[in-house]
Amino acid sequence: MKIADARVIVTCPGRNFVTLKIVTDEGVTGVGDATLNGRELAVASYLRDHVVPLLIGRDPARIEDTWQYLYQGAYWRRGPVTMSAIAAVDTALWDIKGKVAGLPVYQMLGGRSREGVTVYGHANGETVDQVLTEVARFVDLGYRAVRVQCGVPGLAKTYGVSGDKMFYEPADAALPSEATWSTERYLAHVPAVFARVRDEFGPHLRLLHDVHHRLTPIEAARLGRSLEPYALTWMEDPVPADLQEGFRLIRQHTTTPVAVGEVFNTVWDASQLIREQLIDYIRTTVVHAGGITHLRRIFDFAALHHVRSGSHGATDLSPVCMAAALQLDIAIPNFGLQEYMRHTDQTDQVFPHDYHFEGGYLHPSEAPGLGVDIDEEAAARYPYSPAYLPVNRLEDGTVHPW
Ligand code: CS2
Ligand code: MG
Repeated sequence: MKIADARVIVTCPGRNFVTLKIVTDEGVTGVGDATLNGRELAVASYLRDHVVPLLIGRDPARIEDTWQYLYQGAYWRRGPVTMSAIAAVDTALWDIKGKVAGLPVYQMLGGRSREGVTVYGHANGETVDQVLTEVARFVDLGYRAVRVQCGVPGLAKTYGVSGDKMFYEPADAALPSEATWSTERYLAHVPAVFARVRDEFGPHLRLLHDVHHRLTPIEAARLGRSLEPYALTWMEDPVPADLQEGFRLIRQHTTTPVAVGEVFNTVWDASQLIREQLIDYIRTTVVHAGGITHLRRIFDFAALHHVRSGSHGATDLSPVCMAAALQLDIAIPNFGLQEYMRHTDQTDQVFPHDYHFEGGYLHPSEAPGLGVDIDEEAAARYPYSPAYLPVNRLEDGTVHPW
């Protein structure tokens, strides 16, 4: 069997997605997600112009060799664009391997380690009362874990608080919109939000919060300590993760668990965080961290250091990524949680899949491969539409992590 063709499909059913479809000379196809929010066309070009020509004629069964060929062979290693492109190829090849073997991919990763994949939903609101209403909605839907994001008094808008309560899409403008941030106002407000949520829903509902890279380590230490009475499952992205040793300061002051990694794209981005147990959950994903092959490597390294998985699963990761993530989530020994932001009906029509939500779990497909595809005719109905993530500034105008 040889790779005969590889198509890069850019579509925008409400938001932009980039998908790679590999076709073999025996007609077996595989798909991979290559979506990088706000930089989609960079990955599409990397694939079309620099990867696809290298794939034609290769043996699709040689997944590891192809990964190393694309990673080492590029000379220029790592980075979100390169690793999202490699991820798409890797994911598509695992899809093909599963179809040829007649097995869902998880059966080739060691089989089931659990009955279902525990997911968390996103409750958000401008006010605490709106947050409580949304938490109740996700509990009624059967979610066993809920992320809580609340507006901050005095700030016009903040990360994670959306108009549409089911489909949160942060890329909100054709050129970056701007938001204003105040750490002081935020730190003064968040503990009271979780006090109300705990008071309303009791001690057992798993609660999470995404700080979204906005604090310094000592500010994050202060937040973590203030949230200890509410026993969060995790405080996410407390600081920008460029300086891995900076997390030591957070660890010295608080027992609130830390989750980091959705912006990482190789194990080397997190190796010190994992090795020194500075985090509790690693949030790397199939689409941004080199595909199933590399993500499995990251999770195995994490397992040696008491770190569990907590993969990113926002709406800007396509159903192709979610389908692949679930094949790993159901199989690895150190699974923690899977983020699950539902996609719109339009998106689900473009990406037919048969993973499904039931009883607070997502259940992966049992079909050979990944159990997802792209309907290219439907995809063609939704042309690319430029959209960027916002830029954040402090009240004095200083650029600040969004
Ligand atoms: C967030 C994302 O889901 C999360 O945890 O951090 O919404 C993130 O902002 C987007 O995926 C960025 O494209
Ligand atoms: Mg996040």
